[in-house]
Amino acid sequence: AWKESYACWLQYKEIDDASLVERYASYGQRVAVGGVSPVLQSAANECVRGMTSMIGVEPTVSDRITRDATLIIGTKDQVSLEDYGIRTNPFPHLPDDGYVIQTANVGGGVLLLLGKTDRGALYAVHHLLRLMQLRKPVDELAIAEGSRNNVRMINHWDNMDGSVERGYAGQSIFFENGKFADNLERLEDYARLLSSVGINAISVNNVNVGKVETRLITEDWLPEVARVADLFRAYGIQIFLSINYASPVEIGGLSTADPLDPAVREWWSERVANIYRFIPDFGGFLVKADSEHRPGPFTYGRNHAEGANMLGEALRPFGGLVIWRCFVYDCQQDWRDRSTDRARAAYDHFKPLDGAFLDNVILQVKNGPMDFQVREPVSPLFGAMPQTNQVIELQITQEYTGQQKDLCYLVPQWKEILDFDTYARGKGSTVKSVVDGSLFNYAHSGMAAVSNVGRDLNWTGHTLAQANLYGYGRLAWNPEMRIEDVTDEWVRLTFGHDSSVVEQISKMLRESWRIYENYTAPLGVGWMVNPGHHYGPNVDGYEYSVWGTYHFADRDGVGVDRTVQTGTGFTAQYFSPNAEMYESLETCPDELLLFFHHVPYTHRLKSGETVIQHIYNTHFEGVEQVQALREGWRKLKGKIDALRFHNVEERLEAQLANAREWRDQINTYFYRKSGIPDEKNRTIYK
Ligand code: GCW
Repeated sequence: AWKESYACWLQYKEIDDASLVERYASYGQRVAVGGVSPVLQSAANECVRGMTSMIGVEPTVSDRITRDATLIIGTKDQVSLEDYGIRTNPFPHLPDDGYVIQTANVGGGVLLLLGKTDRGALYAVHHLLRLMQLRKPVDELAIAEGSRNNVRMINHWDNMDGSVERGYAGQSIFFENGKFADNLERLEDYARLLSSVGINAISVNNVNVGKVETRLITEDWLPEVARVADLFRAYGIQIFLSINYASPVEIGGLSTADPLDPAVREWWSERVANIYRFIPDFGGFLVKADSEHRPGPFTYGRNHAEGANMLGEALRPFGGLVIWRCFVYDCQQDWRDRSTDRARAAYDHFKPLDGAFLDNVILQVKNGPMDFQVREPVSPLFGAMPQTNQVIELQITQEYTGQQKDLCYLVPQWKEILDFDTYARGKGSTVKSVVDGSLFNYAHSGMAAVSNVGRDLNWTGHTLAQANLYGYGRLAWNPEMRIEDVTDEWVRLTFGHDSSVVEQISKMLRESWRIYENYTAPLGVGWMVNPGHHYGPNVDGYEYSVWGTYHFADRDGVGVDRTVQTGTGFTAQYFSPNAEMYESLETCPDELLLFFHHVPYTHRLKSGETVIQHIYNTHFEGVEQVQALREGWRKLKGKIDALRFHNVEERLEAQLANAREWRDQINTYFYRKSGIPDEKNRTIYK
């Protein structure tokens, strides 16, 4: 019974349509693999696993291409397309991780699953198994696919004591009790899940690097890191480590970590060379520096480019990358000071350094200028650094979006972000075209996201939160995918094809982000959460804190004035016409109004409602919508296995309690501040 929870979208349920099984089986009988490599081995294993489970026949596997093969797994160099009657070669037009799936009329018909590299072959196998899980015909396939993004990365915020920063699905799958976890099978299943959606890079330890984790780059732990790297390598996934910028001092016995000090540079070069002795294809370092009390180059009067390039130089001879985070801001702010604006910080720090970074340095920019709130504008850094590699950082783990107790499907949010037009080079300069490297021709770029996975049986705590992991991978592979398609695909793969189930769950997912937004902080203002753990409402929880996260509600109005005219000037960080759009009250979109403007409660939104009435309306509505989610789910009783059914049911109960608490605290707070009653006279606690 646990299997459905654990398998996520790789259910491989037995197919009951006999004619379909017959067609699949005609290809699934004799598998031939074109070469020998760990990745091809994984591809063949997955193929056998999927076929056996779905069509009830275990394929034979040959390690060379035989004449009677019905399915061939290999790379473009191992198979001659011409032998199979394929005249146009699609490979020159495909990126490195691309693949071809082609049905050829040779013998009784043969399916070719060919990658440009062996990683592509693995992706082709997953593509085929996905088609089969979706009950699609495979007799006339002619697919040539590649990914838009070169970097498709997952970041773990896992600590070696087994805890996970902002983790809501149990302890770490990588670490326990100060060491690496023993359960390699679990890691392998994780690698399977990630590779099935095209993830090709992973950082395993928290960006806040503690004392123990600082030593991961030493001989103490490198053999263990190498073991994990071997495991993930077999699934086409490269390993990265988060490093402590002060390592030369903390573990190297040096008196400084100054990036311009020759002894420091030499220390890092030696360290890096050593890492590559253990892990020849090591990906590189992920770095949180000069951010939230983490050490960095500022201590030595150096800037981020000097700081990052020093590591870049050490990694360059081995092809390694430095992924340097831009989450840099003043976390010791004084709430009395109205001129400092945290939203400005990343741009102010990094924009002036455009062009100063080495080629193997990538800046990792959070999607919004603040911090993974339910609603934020897109970070103005996207598009602002034409000469500097960038990846976007998303948060799959739901720190500020319900912590996997509340349902909040983030694919619609991510799509909106990726589709946003920065106007960096005129119309059409979308965020997705910045991060896929096409707008400015970056050497390295793509997407990264913070994992939502832990040791819970179902990986993500909330079963439906599996959809966020899946959706992230699919969008990282192809940001053009439509929300409906990603969603429909995930639901079918995970829960099967009963149309009432598919429709109900898809609808719940698609509406959930808006619902969460409705009952939490209004109109883009953000926060209003309990300090520290960040779950549940606390309107003034951060209002007088050092974190730069204020809403400035008073008796007349609410919101942060970030205009050039009268505020912090943040709007000027955008290109025209976005800058003007946000600057003006008339054109600023409703959902971001309080992010950019401080307005009276009586200000009328474009929707026609006043701000105060909007707050009341959305908060009453939000709770009703959660009730509807619960009712909708209950209709599925008996159509879904009990374990997953109860898991979601339980979470929806918790969500309802949370939504009520949000509704009442927010409504009461703003009623007390404004003294303006609800037009519809609903219950607001005075
Ligand atoms: O959102 C904040 C989190 C921190 C996190 C930080 C970051 C890893 O509250 O827990 O630290 O962002 O992204 O560095």
